[in-house]
Amino acid sequence: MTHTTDISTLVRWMAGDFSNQAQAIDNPPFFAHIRVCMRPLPADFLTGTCLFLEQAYDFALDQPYRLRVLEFLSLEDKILLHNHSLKEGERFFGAARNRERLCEIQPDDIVEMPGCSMDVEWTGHSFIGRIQGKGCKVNWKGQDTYLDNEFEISADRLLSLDRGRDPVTDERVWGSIAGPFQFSRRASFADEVSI
Ligand code: CYC
Repeated sequence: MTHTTDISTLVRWMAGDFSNQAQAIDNPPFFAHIRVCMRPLPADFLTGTCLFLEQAYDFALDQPYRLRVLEFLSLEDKILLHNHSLKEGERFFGAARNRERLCEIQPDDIVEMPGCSMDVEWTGHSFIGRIQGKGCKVNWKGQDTYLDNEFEISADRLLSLDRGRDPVTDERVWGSIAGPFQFSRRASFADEVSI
């Protein structure tokens, strides 16, 4: 194995409860205080190693607005990340912070999101993930957009820049106009990663 395909380090870094509180205090008009909590699912959940993700406003942790399952697969020369949505998300609100409920999630409760797979590459000190192509469709307030994203995870922080663009003009329709979200790790679940 090389750094390039080192899923164990990647998933251990991502398995945590992240907050952008400092950024939200410094720049309130542009950044809300958001929490991103990613917790390992049991090792045999899918073929790849999986993290359950809950994203919420800090003041409404019990009402997360994005629930996903991230599946990491090690290929010969890179890491592939498949994004999955939950069929009935509300059933699992709070599961990222409650391991018993987390273990109730079944493979049948999720669906892979077509066109939303990402390539993750080692930089020498961090991993950078990027969407493959323009095929990850997001309907934003009635408008068709595609996801343009980049995230970077290292030993001490998570940067994320998710934006939606117009399929014809490539203009930005949604997402930050003030650079990436900058998250620091409040808690780590690295010891729950079994690879
Ligand atoms: C959308 N973010 C998306 C989509 C994918 C990702 C696949 C489009 C489809 C959908 O899920 O609705 C995926 N973004 C990722 C992944 C990471 C990432 C795997 C690594 C953690 O950064 N999303 C985040 C950020 C956050 C964010 C931490 C900044 C606050 O994970 C925002 N992503 C965000 C928003 C959308 C989106 C606002 C638009 C769709 C929506 O409203 O849910």
